[in-house]
Amino acid sequence: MENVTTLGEFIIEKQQDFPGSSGEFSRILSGIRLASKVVSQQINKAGLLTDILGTAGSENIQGEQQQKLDVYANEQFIKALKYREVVCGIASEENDEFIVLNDNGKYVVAMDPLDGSSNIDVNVSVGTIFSIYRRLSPVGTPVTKADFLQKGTEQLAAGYVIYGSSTMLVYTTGSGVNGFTYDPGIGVFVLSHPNMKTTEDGKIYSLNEGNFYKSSKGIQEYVKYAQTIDPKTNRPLTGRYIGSLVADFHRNLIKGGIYIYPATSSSPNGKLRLLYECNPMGFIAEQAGGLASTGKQRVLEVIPTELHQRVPFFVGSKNMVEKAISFVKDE
Ligand code: P6P
Repeated sequence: MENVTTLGEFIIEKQQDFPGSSGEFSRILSGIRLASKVVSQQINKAGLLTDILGTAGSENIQGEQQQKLDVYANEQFIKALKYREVVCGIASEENDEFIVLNDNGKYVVAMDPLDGSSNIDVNVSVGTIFSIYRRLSPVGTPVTKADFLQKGTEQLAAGYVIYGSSTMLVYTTGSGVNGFTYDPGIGVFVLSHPNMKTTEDGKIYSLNEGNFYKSSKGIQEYVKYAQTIDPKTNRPLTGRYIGSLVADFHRNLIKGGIYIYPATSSSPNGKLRLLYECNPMGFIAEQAGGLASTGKQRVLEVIPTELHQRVPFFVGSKNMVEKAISFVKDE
């Protein structure tokens, strides 16, 4: 243990990068760290005797069937952040309206507490995605909707937890991306992937090709391009689509690649949500040297109008994103 950095030590070390930081911001990251451990433990024993698999019998605002672990994860992150009293409000995929917490908190959090949860019953990796902003409304007053409708460029921090073969927490505060792997034996996240960078090019494309005939001509042309043998490499791109954004994104971040969820005839603005999926993942991608676009503009420049609004999403290796959006830029 002597030559490793734990997430707790890293947060304290980096806190010194924020002159005058009162440590309140660090408390948010610590809250997320704690909730991630609790959720990870529950996910890793789901399927055993615990009655935590399956649906909760309710629906979220997206009309999606809420899995019990969705609800559990949502509760754990809300509780951990509420307890730390530095967060004035939370926008969550699982809640129609934003949640009012501590009026004296200076920060707001947007989160998808368990993305890809329909994969839990089949033991496929799922994840938590979070985004942290400083509030705009006066401290001491209740949080307002405007506090959440800030451009992605205003994020103070963004990250995800991937509950996979191991549990990892990957986040940025605007000075690069760092990955921490959870060691359940000693209950700490350890710095395992310092200063993560994604390659400018890659060979992997991730999109649901079942939507081919529901997609625009540009996307159909892109898919044909991806499947065409590249004379430079004498091979086409490789299709990899897990159906869990955090898992596809994490693999592409490490190996190089592009994830696309475009507009389709059934989802004219795409499926992914701007505030708690596209903005945080876009911030991480940019900090790792990649790009994140709606196909028309930089994701982080979109001015949000609704908590749960969707945008088409192209994210990953710089040259791959530029190539993909060249197929749709005139649509
Ligand atoms: P589809 C999971 O519901 C999610 O939000 C992402 O994690 C995933 O990439 C996508 O939707 C899968 O959607 O329509 O391809 O099943």
